[in-house]
Amino acid sequence: MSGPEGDKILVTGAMGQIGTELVEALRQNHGTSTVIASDIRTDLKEERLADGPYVSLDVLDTDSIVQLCNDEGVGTVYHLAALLSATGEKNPELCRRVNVGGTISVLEAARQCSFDVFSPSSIAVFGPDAPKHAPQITALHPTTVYGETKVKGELLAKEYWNKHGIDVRGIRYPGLISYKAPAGGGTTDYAVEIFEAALQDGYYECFVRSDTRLPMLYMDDAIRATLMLMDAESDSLGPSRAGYNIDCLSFTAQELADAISNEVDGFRCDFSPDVRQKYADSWPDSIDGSVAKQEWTWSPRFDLDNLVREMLNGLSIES
Ligand code: NAD
Ligand code: AKB
Repeated sequence: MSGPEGDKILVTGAMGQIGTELVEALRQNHGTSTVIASDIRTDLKEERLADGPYVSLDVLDTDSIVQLCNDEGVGTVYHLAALLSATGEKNPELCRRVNVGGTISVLEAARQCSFDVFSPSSIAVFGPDAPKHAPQITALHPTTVYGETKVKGELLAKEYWNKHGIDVRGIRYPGLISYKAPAGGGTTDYAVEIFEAALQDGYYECFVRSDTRLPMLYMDDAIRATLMLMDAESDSLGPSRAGYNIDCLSFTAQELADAISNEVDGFRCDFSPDVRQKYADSWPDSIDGSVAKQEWTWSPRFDLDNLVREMLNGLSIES
């Protein structure tokens, strides 16, 4: 999709785990000066974003979004600013304010400026009563505040599409695994932290049980899925456009530790579940991505072994 009013792209929450890599990919595809990175943070330490335009922007400030988008000619906003599950459960009021309030703010700005929006959802929309292999369409009864905000985000996206014709698309991302920026306070962070611990200490104390199985995806695949969805013809997208399940990996914490042990001699992992176990237990083991596959031909490229090798190589080169 190309933005209706302008060619520029704005990314909110750009200093986070996904934004760091999405901005890089968008700048490669569209040109560095076309992609404006933004975040509430003012410390632009992240060199990956520093090669192009950056503004400090609070997503709750609708007027500033409108002004920026009008001044710059923004046609598409990738709205990534949010609080993740573990941080959100510690501060539910802030989580609701940023996740729901921020999404309303971006969608209201879209109504005024006519830009297209990517607004990610999460596997956290599912609750414990959903099938453990979660289908695209099932009752959504999350038991985390974060999950509630993601259900609301999907509903808002549908409302703005149906009532105002704002093209809002989203993916129910699984846990994302990457090394270029730290994970941002979620339940699936163990699947990121474990790699650095393996290389630095040869040991990781994992905060979920060994048999905890969750849907997961390597970041390269997540970025590719995002760009594919945003490039898809609007006519090919059905009523799930605001929150697609996508085909991804599904492995236990023990299976991840074993795959790392195959590559890192002597690596040991113990399991000491904390409060995040409860959030993980409320989510599905795997998700059915057949609707996304049918509508915009998505399938992932990285299996667990490839992912482990990419992570270990990437971290070794970075350090
Ligand atoms: P992150 O926590 O790494 O980054 C979020 C960024 O938002 C941070 O840099 C933070 O400073 C910024 N932010 C917070 N409040 C803000 C505000 N008021 N205004 C502007 N910026 C603000 O998160 P992420 O992992 O990059 O996730 C991005 C999106 O993807 C979120 O909507 C998240 O729910 C969703 N998602 C992520 C994952 C994952 O595994 N990373 C999985 C499912 C869904
Ligand atoms: C989290 O664990 O909060 C995120 C997510 C799955 O939405 N990674």
